[in-house]
Amino acid sequence: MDRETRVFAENHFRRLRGRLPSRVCPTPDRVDFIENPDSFSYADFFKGYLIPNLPCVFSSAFTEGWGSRRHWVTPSGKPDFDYLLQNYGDVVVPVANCGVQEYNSNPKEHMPLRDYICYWKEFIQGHYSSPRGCLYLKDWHLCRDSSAEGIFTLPVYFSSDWLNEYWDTLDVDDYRFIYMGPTGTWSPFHADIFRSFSWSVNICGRKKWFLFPPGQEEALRDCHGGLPYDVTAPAFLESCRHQGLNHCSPPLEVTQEAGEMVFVPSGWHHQVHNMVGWPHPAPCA
Ligand SMILES: O=C(O)CCC(=O)C(=O)O
Ligand SMILES: [Fe+2]
Repeated sequence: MDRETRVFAENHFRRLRGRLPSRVCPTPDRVDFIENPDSFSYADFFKGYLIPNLPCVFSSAFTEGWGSRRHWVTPSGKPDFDYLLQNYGDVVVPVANCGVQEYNSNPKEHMPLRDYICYWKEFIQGHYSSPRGCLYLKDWHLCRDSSAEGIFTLPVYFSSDWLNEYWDTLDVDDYRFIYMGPTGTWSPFHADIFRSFSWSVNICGRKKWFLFPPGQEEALRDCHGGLPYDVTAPAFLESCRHQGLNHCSPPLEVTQEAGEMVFVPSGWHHQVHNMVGWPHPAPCA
């Protein structure tokens, strides 16, 4: 951290005097799109987004040099199954069934990446439906389990990362995950581990994010205090209307394109859907 940013941070926390913002954070009107890496410094990110705890989207120029963007993707912008099979086919990966709700998550199984890609191809051939359900490869710790050499470059904005620094010192685990799946796969409503902030890059395809500022999730709880599983489900939206939950402002919606990087600030609940990223039919069975 440069001196100017450090002074800014010290003054900011001195003014807070150890208090945390207690009120529900208002939803901003929009999410900023950061176009140019050459004119966006660490200090710009720190002052404009990290400290105010606001999301932003970085353009694909920020991940231009990533090896995964070159090697994992075909010229037509689809996942390069052959490359992935050759390099990681035998690696055992966690796979969630997005079509089955288990509490506020999905049941998971493990399988070699080879089998998952086989399923994925069948799913496409089956017009985006399969008797095996809607399977999403989630939380694959590629960096922990294999070499991540040449796959990505840590953006300077996220170089201070005490969650991973802790694990990296012990050399046992990490919080770096890979997600892959066809159109229709999705991640249920949640906030990230320990209410940490996170960032996420699309190697290819398109994602839709629904983002709620910290505290807004309180208005979404059911009569048992439970948080919703799917904030887009018609039944949930209907129950909101019924119970007069309209005082909860709608989420910020962000569409993340290939190469773009989303910053999810601390404590923001979110739900994420993999969309049609190239021409093909949509729904997941
Ligand atoms: O891409 C997804 O399905 C989920 C990503 C997510 O929740 C995150 O990066 O925090
Ligand atoms: Fe998340």
